[in-house]
Amino acid sequence: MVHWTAEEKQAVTSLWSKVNVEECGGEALGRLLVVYPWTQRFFSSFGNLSSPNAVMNNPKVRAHGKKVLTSFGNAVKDMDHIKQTFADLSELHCDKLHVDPENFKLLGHMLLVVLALHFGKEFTPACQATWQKLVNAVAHALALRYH
Ligand code: HEG
Repeated sequence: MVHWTAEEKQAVTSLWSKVNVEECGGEALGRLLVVYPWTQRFFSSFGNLSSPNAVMNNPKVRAHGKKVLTSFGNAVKDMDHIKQTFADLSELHCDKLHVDPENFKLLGHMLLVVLALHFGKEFTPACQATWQKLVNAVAHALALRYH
């Protein structure tokens, strides 16, 4: 299990309280689809993904990004039980959606980019390191069903 110090928990919780899940979730998922275009194959029902602008302004991308980041927030709420929290979603993404688990890491990277851009100086190196650890833990938890 990943261990979290009181300072790490505090760093995660305090930034999270200022995150706009719709904006940041939509932006992170949009960037994933733009930077790694093969990930678009999972979202063929989302309509127009024909250009970076189309992706970033697509309401279905935004809505799904919000859903994903809201779910990610459950990791923030209970940082000591991340595996349990994502057990059902790991099963869904593996058995039903067949999402390659590498994509969870890529989305985590995109989320870090978005947080850095939104928070600027507030996203300190220590804050970055802690969020890196968190996105890694969530990606690992989501991938467990594949092992
Ligand atoms: Mg996934 C559905 C969470 C990464 C592709 N994802 C969902 C749902 C949640 C979720 C909560 C809705 C589940 C339901 O309807 O019961 N996803 C989630 C998290 C993360 C993640 C927390 C990573 C942090 N998902 C992810 C990635 C891909 C992906 C990287 C593909 C590149 N998710 C995906 C697809 C669906 C979901 C295709 C179904 C979408 C739909 O048809 O509505």
